[in-house]
Amino acid sequence: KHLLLLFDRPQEPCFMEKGPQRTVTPDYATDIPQIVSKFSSNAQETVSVNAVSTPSLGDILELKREENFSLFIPKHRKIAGRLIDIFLGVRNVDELLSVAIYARERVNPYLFNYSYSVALLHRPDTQDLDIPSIARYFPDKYVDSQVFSQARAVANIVPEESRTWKKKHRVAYFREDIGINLHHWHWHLVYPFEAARSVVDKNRRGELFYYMHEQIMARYNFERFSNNLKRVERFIDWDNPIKEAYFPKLDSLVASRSWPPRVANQRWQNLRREVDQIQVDIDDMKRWRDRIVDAIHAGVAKDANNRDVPLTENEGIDILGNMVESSILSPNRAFYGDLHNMGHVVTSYVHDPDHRHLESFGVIGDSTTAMRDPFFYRWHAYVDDIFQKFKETLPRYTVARLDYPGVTITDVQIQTEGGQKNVFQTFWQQSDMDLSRGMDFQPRGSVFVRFTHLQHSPFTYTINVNNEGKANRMGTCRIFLAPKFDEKGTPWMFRDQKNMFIELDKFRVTMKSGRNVITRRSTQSSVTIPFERTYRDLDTNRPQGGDQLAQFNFCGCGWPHNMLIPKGTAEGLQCELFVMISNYDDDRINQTIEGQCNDADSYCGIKDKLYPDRRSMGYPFDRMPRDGVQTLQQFLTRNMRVADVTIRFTNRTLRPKSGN
Ligand code: CUO
Repeated sequence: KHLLLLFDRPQEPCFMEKGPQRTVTPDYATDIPQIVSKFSSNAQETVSVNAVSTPSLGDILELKREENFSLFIPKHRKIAGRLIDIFLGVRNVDELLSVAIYARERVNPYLFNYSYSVALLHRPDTQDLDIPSIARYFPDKYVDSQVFSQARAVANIVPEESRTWKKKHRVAYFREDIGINLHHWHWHLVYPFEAARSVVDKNRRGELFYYMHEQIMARYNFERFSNNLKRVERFIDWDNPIKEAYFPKLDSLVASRSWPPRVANQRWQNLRREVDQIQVDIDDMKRWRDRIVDAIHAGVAKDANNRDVPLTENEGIDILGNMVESSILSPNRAFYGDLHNMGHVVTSYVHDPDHRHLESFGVIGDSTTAMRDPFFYRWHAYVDDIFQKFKETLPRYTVARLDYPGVTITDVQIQTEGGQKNVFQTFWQQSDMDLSRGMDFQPRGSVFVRFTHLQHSPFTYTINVNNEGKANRMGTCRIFLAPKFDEKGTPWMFRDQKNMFIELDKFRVTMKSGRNVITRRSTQSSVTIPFERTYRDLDTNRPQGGDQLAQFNFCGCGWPHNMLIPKGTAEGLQCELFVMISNYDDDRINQTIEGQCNDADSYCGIKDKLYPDRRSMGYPFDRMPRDGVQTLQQFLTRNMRVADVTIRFTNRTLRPKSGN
């Protein structure tokens, strides 16, 4: 429990007192014989820590405390990897506490938060701890800077009992959604691309990099359709100006400065930033791109010893994911480079490519904030297109690889609570978030900010399915949703629509002989985590600690449930709901998945387990269609069914129950 105290108030030092009769190593004697728990001299509780020999922090200290930190910057990831290794290397929890305190007092707060979180996620002896949400400690990454000065005033002037929500903060509903940004941050925390191999090398992590970001793109495009916008154009013309401007309106509380904005029509420039140890030419990026595309066309990559690494039907996408991202699992990082990461970096420095203005990176250079920037989606549309190019080279699914002989879906519908059949309902909701843990050197007590986010009414799927066999059959039920028409209002070609499908749920079903009625609630989705978990510890109206805490263990990765259904339109956006039941014999992974973090596996996998579905991620929409199939209807086999549904948005706002 004490380990978690170190997340609090990242800028404030642990208050230290020298223990009277403890033996300490000389190094530590001046530093931390004892800390007094959070965080001031009048703290209620004192925590004693053991003396240990202090780690050598070396170049970890080269990132100054007031600088910004980004995993996309090679120097930063190297030192983060080193700090993670230090935390993973200590023998037990007591030692970890001592070493972490020692580091916390010296290391950049963002760097500390990241490395410490990764270590707690991966140490066997800290598996029962809940990693707190980054928005709790660094709310400045998510909340308009004006809010903080007002919050400070409130904290200083208004007695705690009468503090209320002083500022209404409305986030741009998708890009700046706090829950979506937290999911993305958490995903990259679970799947780091650089650290010890044992930490990085998770089952199908390269493929999941492709699939999770492909789904972000499909979901973003869906939201664009809900607002009468076209699909995002991929950023392919790297020499041309970037049309999109972005003004973050965030101030870093740690770095005491603003996030740099990007004005319209900036161009990618070669980077020469000694301070970050980055030298990248746009020509380097082009070479990496060409080599990757060559490997796709050849169906084979080359490793560092020039040996063949075949991009097979089953494993190719995983290799390619690691190659494009890139991670340390890339077959040859020197040759295929670091394309996707450097796209983030080059964009994030577009305002100061050679550091002459001493400016830091923009929001797209940091995975905690990247999704706020509209250009994020243009870059990831490009990255996704590379993966789609590869998928185009793979064998099409034949009817035999789609069908489940003897299983026929006869009807599919959804019923919204208090609403109509086959109509999803969306609306706004307001929630409150406590800023106080991220505001250092302030009087104690909560200070809330109220923000607005999308929400939908709960609903239930009902699926009628006929099992023509005599015995029970097992299947995997896969549910997806896509707009029915393209941006011109014309019906889709399957080859385009397949990339628009967002996954809503995936679960196992047992079908008895004859007719079966399968029902499933929206809240059970394998894509999302409950609203309360996304915003856990951001809303102090909820009880903290105890069983409640255990329930939330580590499971911060998962699409925020309130964003399961896109916004739709007031008149009702016409969509197609797709349901498929595939043969479980071809899906099954033999493992037990009891325990925690097994409820949002579609985008996040399951902690320390194999990805729980043997099919290619995105199945059955991850391939070009078989010959003769032009439309979704032609694609269907008996074990699939499509229902026409609409998403109706109502411009009303649900306010917190206890609020004022
Ligand atoms: Cu998640 Cu580019 O990989 O942001």
